[in-house]
Amino acid sequence: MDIVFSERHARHAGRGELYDGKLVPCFEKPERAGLVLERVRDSGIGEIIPPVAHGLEPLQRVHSQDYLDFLRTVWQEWVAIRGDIDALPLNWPVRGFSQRVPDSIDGRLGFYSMDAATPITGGTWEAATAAADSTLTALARVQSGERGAFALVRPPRHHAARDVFGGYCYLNNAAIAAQRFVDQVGERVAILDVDYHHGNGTQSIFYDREDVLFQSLHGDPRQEFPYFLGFADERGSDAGSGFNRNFPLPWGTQAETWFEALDEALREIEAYRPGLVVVSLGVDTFKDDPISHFLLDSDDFSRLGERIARLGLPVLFVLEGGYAVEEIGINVVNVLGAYDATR
Ligand code: SP5
Ligand code: ZN
Repeated sequence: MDIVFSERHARHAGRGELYDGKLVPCFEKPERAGLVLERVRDSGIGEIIPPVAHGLEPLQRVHSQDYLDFLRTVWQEWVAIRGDIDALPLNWPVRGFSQRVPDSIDGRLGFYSMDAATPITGGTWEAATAAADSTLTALARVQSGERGAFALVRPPRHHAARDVFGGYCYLNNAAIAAQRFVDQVGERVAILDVDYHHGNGTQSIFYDREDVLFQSLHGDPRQEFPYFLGFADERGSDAGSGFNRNFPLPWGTQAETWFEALDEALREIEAYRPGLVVVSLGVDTFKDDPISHFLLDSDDFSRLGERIARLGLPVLFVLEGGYAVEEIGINVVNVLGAYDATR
């Protein structure tokens, strides 16, 4: 399987996130991609290729132009006023507030965000667009007949909505790739989101659409970030009714329960008959992940790869979360290796 990777991911290196009342070092850090790359290289599962630039058009199909302009320019404005420290929001337009875009940089940081854990730095735009290009390049490999491809990218994406960043995500590359496939090939896409956290951004982008099916297994939003989306009764709206499915699971969920939900999601994907499956591959379901509460073991990631392979459909894997830095590479390679080995 082809693996698409760019060193430009390292341009995004946030210094801190607000966590449990403290500004702590970012969990989403460049070493993550380095560890996955090292394991991918050692395993010999495929060739590592660089991304091809795809420009802004595929991004504009998913994100609003004002949001893209904001992400592209906010750092220059911020650094001129505050100096070289991370830009973080600290006010939000909650219930009862006007939804006008303010002039103030702090007002706009709040308007376009959902948390104070997702810093914008001098290299955020460059890294996020490199991740988009890598994802689109991996998609092109699948479109040209490869059975599977892997976008080894960061920052992650599934929390980013049409005009919202947060949850360590800025551009929603899984959504950008799914939209690109629909535009170019005209076939339906299923997105399987196995990251520990609900993919609120991806869900919201496709919520009223029947041409992109979204299936997500994640920590119950009653207990877990992103708290305000990801409930089981969110089934899609308008034409998209019935094409969104959430499997919220409690803290402490063991592999057996997790795989029961996975099997149901896979059955729905099979019945949907998509031309492509996009897997939002977060491995923060691992038992020792520092910010998560599921109990999957490294072997379980091989089982995941096998079961995805049994769909017999082309698959684009994109890296999402996973923060137990020691094991992140092993767990990702277990998924990909088992996918490759299962026919
Ligand atoms: C892509 C991805 O995996 N994003 C995850 C973002 C999670 N951000 C904050 C999680 C906060 C969890 N709070 C746990 C409190 C117990 N110490
Ligand atoms: Zn996650």
